[in-house]
Amino acid sequence: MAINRALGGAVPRREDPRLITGAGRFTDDVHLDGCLHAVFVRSTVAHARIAAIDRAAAATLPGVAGVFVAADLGVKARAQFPSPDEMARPALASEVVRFVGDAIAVVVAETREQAVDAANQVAVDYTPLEVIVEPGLAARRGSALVHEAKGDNIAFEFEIGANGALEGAEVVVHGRFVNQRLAAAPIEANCVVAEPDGAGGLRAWVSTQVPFRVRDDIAEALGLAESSVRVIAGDVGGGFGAKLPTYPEQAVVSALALKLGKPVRWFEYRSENLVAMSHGRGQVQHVSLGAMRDGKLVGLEADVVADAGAYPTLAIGQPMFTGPLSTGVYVIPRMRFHAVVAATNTAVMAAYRGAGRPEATSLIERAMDMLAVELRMDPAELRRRNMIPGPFPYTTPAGFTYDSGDYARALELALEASDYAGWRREQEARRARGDRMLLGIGLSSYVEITGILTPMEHGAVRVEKDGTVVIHAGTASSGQGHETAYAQIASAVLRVPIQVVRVAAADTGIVRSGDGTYGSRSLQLGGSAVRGACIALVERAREETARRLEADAGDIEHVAGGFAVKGAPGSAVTWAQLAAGAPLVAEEDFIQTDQTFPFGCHVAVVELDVETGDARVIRHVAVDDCGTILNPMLVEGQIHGGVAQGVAQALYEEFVYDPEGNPLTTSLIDYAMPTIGEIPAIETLHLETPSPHNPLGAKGVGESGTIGSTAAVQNAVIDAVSHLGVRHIDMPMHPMRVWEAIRAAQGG
Ligand code: MCN
Repeated sequence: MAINRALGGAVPRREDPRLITGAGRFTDDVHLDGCLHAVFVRSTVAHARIAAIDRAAAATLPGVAGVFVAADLGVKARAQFPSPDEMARPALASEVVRFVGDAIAVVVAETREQAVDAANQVAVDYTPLEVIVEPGLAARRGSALVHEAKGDNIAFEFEIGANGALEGAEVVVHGRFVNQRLAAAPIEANCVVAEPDGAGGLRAWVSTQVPFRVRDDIAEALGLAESSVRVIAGDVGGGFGAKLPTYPEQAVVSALALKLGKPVRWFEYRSENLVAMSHGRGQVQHVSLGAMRDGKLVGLEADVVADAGAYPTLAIGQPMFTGPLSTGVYVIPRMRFHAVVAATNTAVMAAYRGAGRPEATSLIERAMDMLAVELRMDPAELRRRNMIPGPFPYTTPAGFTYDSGDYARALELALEASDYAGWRREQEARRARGDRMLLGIGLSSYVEITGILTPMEHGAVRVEKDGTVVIHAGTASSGQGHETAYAQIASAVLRVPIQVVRVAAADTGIVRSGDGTYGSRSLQLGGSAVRGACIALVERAREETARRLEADAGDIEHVAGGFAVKGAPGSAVTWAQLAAGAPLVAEEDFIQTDQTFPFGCHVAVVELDVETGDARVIRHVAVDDCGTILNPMLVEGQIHGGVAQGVAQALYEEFVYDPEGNPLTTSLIDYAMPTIGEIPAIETLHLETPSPHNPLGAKGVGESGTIGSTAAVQNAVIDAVSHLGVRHIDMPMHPMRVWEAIRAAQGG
């Protein structure tokens, strides 16, 4: 615990000077001599048989090195995650296209402009097939089929709990909540630069959260040994979960480099990114929550349809988090949750910050607010009456074991810090005066799960002869500040200045192994691995010192910068001296005993123009508990970014298809990503309830801000107009939707 305490400093992000002065090394910064440019020919229709591909005109254009279709490259199709084999995604579509943006061919040319011109000349003859866009309809028997061979569109279906969950309830509220489809839209879109390594293998710079998985998938798709592929992620300009799937383009560009014997680069255009990169969320939730008249919860039933997009991948797993977490921070004795994940003729659905957990929080927190209205009870009081009081570990009816928590404290702190009672008074006053600008106050108490899927991560440490400490981590930062975090850990454990620590990650040619960054796993797993490696190195160095000084290891003291015999400071040996002959090395594969459950409570206050339906967040208080905090500054940054994305989902963003499967939000003019003008100042407060599952006591925080904020903002908007009879509004709650809801509640 002494070490943990030493780690809590707000060390400024070491990567920022590099990143904000343009000295970062992103994939786009990799310039290789003679590099060719790839541009993909993508389907312009949502569902069709490919009758013919005419590439003759394109192939003769200036600078074109080739126009390639699936048969030219032989890149293997893959079913990702536990997806049915019949729904596997081919690297390039050769028989059927299944969404607008599905890649059909790839043009390689000397310049990107030449490749774009040639791609425009590739003529694809389509025989249209029936399109299915709505997941609820896709899940029905007799629907048009996205993958004919499968026989239905069901990628996955599961149920937890049992019928009768609402039995005995005196009050039951019902809701249909749409958790809309979102685009991740990272600043840096998907991109790859691949070059042959001269020995039959290749090096590929890829913007990804999971370099080792990309390596393995490229190797498998190309029939190479994993050791023949080196993947380097370098700096990554945001991932938000959408750089967790591996993309067929990564294997195709790699295959092209090998085939042509030259480096090849591919960068998505923004409009291409919006249709081709995976999307997230996309659930329709039918929810019933039952309680007694005093507010005591009795049971929860939920039926969820999740959209998998054209080729099911990670979307399959997400309801598996939504379901068990749908009882949230409450004692709900009985529950039943059923989910079906259906393929549609839309872009692939995968993870987006929170991946299944914001959906769970919205599900239960919307239902709690509906129940509060029904019972005429203050939403804070209803929450208070039902919160899990402990003791921890606490096993939920769905079988998740919450490691540690103090949900009531998070609620009370959020209420107090936001002046909840004061806002309620102001809300009443405005309503009584008949003000045009109404107030809404929204609460969201949440619990989420981190450290999911793979419970293991790799860390290594090496001390060089000049005293430089090099840390290797198997995680891959896309903006989370790992260089700072891991350096902080190494500095504290080794007792060296942070300035001498270098962090290397996201390069499969340098780091031994790693599972990457997702599910807010990096600190608890990667950080614990780095810590373990450093502790092992201290012990090794202590023994080496003892040997050199001909002393007993038990008499050797670890002091700042090195080691000394106890009581004899003059005997000190520095790390550099110990490493003079050969570097000192140690590594650890840390395995976490169980997953961790961060929690918190967000309060959003919105001001809403009742004449136009325009709502703005004027105050947002976030109380989050991610266990023991390593660096409050990193944590605050994560919460800020997460809340921005939560506000964005609640009020602005939605990726929209028309019934024919045409995407309607293919630029950042149509896809309403908020700017700083729409995001409120965010007030953050932290609790620290350590997790027993790792030596740092840490839980994840990378997604918490999104998970906590979305439902708080949604609840606030609906709360603003609840006195007018509005019971629910789906996200994004743009002015038209809010205005229509008000009109509908007042009888049109
Ligand atoms: N941290 C801390 N104390 C804790 C927990 C975390 O100081 N108790 C710090 C960590 O040291 C790390 C940061 O907070 O610097 C986030 O750590 P963690 O919660 O372990 O999450 P990951 O690093 O694994 O990040 C993944 C998470 C996910 S899943 C998405 S999606 C997401 C996110 O992080 N995408 C991001 N944050 C993002 N931030 C940026 N800038 N860009 C993205 O794409």
